[in-house]
Formats: sequence, structure tokens, C-alpha cells
Amino acid sequence: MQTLEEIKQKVRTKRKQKVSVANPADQEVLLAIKYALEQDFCTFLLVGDSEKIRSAASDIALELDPRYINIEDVKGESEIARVAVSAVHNRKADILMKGNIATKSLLRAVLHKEHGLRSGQVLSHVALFEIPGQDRLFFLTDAAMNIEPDLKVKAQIIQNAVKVARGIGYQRPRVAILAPVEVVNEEMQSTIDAAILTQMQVRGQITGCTVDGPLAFDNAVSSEAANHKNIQSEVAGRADILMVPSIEVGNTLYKSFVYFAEAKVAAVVSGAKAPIVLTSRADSAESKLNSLALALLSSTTFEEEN
Ligand code: COD
Repeated sequence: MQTLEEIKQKVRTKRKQKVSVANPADQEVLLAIKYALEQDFCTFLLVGDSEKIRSAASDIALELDPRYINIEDVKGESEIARVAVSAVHNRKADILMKGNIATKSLLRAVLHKEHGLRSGQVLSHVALFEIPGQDRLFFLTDAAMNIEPDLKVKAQIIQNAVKVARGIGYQRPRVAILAPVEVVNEEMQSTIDAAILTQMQVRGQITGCTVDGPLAFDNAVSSEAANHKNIQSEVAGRADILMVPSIEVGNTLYKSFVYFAEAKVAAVVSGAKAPIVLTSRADSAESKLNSLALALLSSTTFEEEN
């Protein structure tokens, strides 16, 4: 897969799902909703201050047709998060989407023991980038949810990203475990964890993918750099999924792809009872639409497994 456009093309063939949006009173969020409706992707439940939603919708000429859009009038950030998440929990909607709300507030509602979307697994963030000049798409995980994952959590973060990749058509994604160097250095925990994760995949404790690490960023993405260091592996230079050791590394890479390389992005949270569209508030309407498309398409794997 080379472009995010291919994902949007595939969504059109899937069954219609309902998306619960937490606080959509924001121009970029409503524009994404407008484009999604124009392309007949899904229907929406908009949770937030109805007056603000109606006023923002009228600013961008979005028709609030009740056949495709329902509004639930709720005020206050934590209450909006609770109602939007509960709608998915109670199966009134299939997918959750973050609108103009803090990531933390939404994730806290998602993790709520009674009305959240916990599945008993680790939840993690999976971003997919189309970077100009590159011959393939790159997944990056976890850039936004797990702060400093231990080995056990890292294994589940890989599995969650693999689930999304397979959901959109990758048969056996290649996973690079990133570290500052490509050899084990006992003073760098990221290199030790990477070597163990690689062996866990070889022994069948991580499935559906090929894992290799530690790999430095250049050895993971460029075959020239991998050859230069004489690294022979199925993943080196050809990685599809980049797994980072911490949120600091992930978030900085995410923002540098977008701001320095003009990357297009789509992002979801995987591992919950339903897919969650989770982009930065600053992301464009296009990114939000791409993320929605990724959630809609990859949700087939959720349906199969739940
Ligand atoms: N998957 C599954 N369960 C989890 C996860 C997870 N990733 N994280 C926490 N839980 C469970 C815990 O086991 C516990 O039972 C409960 O949830 C509460 O855990 P805490 O005390 O760690 O929860 P919070 O609310 O303090 O923190 C959870 C957040 C996801 C909010 C936190 O990890 C966080 O702030 N992450 C970073 C979010 C962020 O600011 N991103 C910015 C980049 S956009």
C-alpha cells in the first residue's frame, strides 16, 4: 500500500457503521464528517453542546440531516466523553471518534471500568503515515497512549498494530523495534527489550508478523543504511511498522513526519472493544477523514475477533 487514498477507496465497499463523535463542535472535525457523508462512509452520533454543533455546522454548510446525523445535547468535557464512549459501549454506535476534546479526557472515559471500552487487553495508539518520497506507508506505535511501556505491554502494542495492519490488507507486516543502535547494549533497556521481542516472535509468542530489533531508525527504513551496516534480515530497510520505546520518541517522530516531511497521517487506538479514531486536535480535516477511513476499514478484524 502506497497511499492513504487506497484505504478510503476500500472503505466504500464495507457495511455502513455509526460513529460516535465526542465534541464535534470544531471546523476541522465537522469538515471531516461532511466529507465522510459525501462519500457515504458511515452515519454519525454527535455528542456535545447542540447549539455550538449547529452553529459550527452552519458555518461550513453541513446539513444536519437526521437520516445520517443524530445529535445528543451534552455539556462539559468529561460528561461529553462519558456519553460518547457509553454510546459505543451500549452498541448504539460502532466506532468512537475524538473531536475537540483533550486526549486524556477521552482515554480516561475509554478506560472506565463500567461504561468504557476495555477489552482486558492493552490499548495502544497506531498511526499510519504517507510520507512524500517514500515507496510505502509506515505505521508508528505507540505515539500517544502508553507512556513508558514494559516488555509485556510492548508485545501487546505490536500485536495491536499488527491487527490494524492486517485489517487493511497487510498479510504479514514487518515490524522494526526501534532503538538508538542495532546491537544489544546492556545499558539501554530499549535494545534489550527489542532483542527479546524479536525472539518472542520467532517462538510464536507474537504472531501474524515478522519482528526484528534492535534497529536504529535508518536501518529500519532504508535498505541502503541496513546494507551499509551489513544487517541481514527480512525487516531491516523494509519495515512496515515502527515500534518506539516510549511516548517521547513516538510523539516526536509523529510530529516531525507531519511538520518536516509534510506527511499525511491516519491514527486510531487499537485493542479496545471497538475502534477509536484518535488524532491530534491540530490535525487537518483530511487527517481526521483518513483516520476515520482507517478505523472503518480495520474494524472488520474487530468484528471477527469480538
Ligand atoms: N491499556 C489498557 N488499560 C490501561 C491502559 C492501557 N493503555 N492505561 C491504563 N490502563 C488501565 C490501568 O491498568 C488502570 O486499571 C486504569 O486504566 C487507570 O490507569 P492509570 O492510573 O494509569 O490511568 P490514567 O487515567 O492516569 O492514565 C491513562 C492515560 C491513558 C490517560 C495515560 O496513560 C496518559 O495520560 N497517556 C498519555 C496521553 C497523552 O497525553 N497523550 C498525548 C499525546 S496526543
